[in-house]
Amino acid sequence: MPSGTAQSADFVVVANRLPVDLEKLPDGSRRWKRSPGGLVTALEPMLRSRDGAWVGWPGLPDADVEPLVEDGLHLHPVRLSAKEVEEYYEGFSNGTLWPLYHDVVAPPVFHRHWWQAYVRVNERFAEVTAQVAAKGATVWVQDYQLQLLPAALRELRPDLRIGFFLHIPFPPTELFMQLPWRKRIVEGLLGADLVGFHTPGGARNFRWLATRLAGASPGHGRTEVIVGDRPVKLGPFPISIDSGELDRMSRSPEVQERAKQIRADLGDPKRVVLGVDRLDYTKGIDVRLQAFEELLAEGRIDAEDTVMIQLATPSRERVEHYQRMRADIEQAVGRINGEYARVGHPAVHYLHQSLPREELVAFFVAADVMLVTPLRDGMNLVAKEYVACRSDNGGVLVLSEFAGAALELKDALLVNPHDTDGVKNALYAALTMDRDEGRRRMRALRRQVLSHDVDRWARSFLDTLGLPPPEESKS
Ligand code: GDG
Repeated sequence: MPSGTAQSADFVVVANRLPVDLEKLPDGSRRWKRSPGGLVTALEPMLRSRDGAWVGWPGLPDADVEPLVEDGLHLHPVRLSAKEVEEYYEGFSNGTLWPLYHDVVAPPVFHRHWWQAYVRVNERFAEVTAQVAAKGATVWVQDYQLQLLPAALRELRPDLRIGFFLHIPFPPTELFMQLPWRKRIVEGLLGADLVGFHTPGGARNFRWLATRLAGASPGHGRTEVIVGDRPVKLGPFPISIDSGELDRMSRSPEVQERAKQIRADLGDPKRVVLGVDRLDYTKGIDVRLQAFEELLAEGRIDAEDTVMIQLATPSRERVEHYQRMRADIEQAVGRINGEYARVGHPAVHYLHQSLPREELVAFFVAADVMLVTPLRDGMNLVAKEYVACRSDNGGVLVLSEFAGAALELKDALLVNPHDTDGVKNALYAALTMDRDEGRRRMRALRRQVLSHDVDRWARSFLDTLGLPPPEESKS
């Protein structure tokens, strides 16, 4: 039996998705494709050094897949039926929790059958994890799709050390209280030994709810509550990126050359404005298009020398709200180009595509102004990535106050995305910023991002959870 199966892993990551996706090819066969996200990069070295395991859904419904070792990682697939994908993932996770936790910028939908599927799937994840984790192992649960898992797992395996990290905002208590199953969610999270958030505000909101809804009592300071006789630690752990690697990539001659080529392809404009997001209604893509359009309409900028690129990665395309939002954004792009473009020279370049990492880095290097305007965002890694890619200290970051990243990236031009005039003025200020002022700001931003990378984030969480270093754990 390969290691990493049958209660043998000392360190287990549990996330909705595995770090590889199972793909169905046109001839009906299947193959694994790596999906290198930030989380995988952060956790991979740790998983390898501890012979750890990863539990998650392989990304295809009704797929019966045996545990496997892929590229040295022990992977344990959790099976979801097509109906469960619809109800647990697209439904409760992305139709209820996602909008509710993002300040209800879209109305959350409450369906009892979605909730039931969420409970069922969380229990299944707990069962698979219980089979994989060694006695006394450390389990790190990721994100909003699995909030019931800590308590369900503790029921099955009280010997485990369980950490939970939420990658999206934890909402204000008044909004959370709308959730018909609020008590169950709070109790689910309190099954962990440590619950981590991006910001102190998220931790504070959760702490209040833990005492009001789940009978937890205040513990040591603000970073602990007591559940029964068990302490549960709480706290902010702002996630980051592999900043050193991005800095290195962005300095490579190939990327530098490609960035020049991108500018040349755009007609060598004076200014390039960039937006990069998953196509999601929380990201405020419409906000920045409107700001750009109004500046053009007022004649404060000219499409001849200032162009915008919006890269919108396809996301959750089966969810209706996303289909409507995509249509709205594409209509706005069409309207702006209809008014201000000329043949062969669009004002807004819009790509609904996912680009290779290196190409994305070249876009960051090519852009004079990066517009990150979410209405609410847990952290926003794009803002940090842009900064990491500016080894020339060039470029100006315009950043929403409502992204978790704003708490750390104080030298960005911070904006309230609900204030169109404010966003417009910040964009204009960025486009006309004095070079020295821009470099001063970028230097300060880079100091922050380069010294706080994703590895530091993971270590800080796991240290707080009390994970012993690899040599002390069982091999
Ligand atoms: C959630 C929270 C939190 C985007 N387009 C392409 C591409 N990307 C990459 C970016 C970045 C990632 O996707 C997006 O991360 P964000 O943090 O910006 O946003 P979410 O996807 O909503 O992430 C968020 C995060 O979890 C971590 O906790 O920060 O608040 O919502 O890395 O670069 N990558 C490539 N091609 C693309 O076209 N290769």
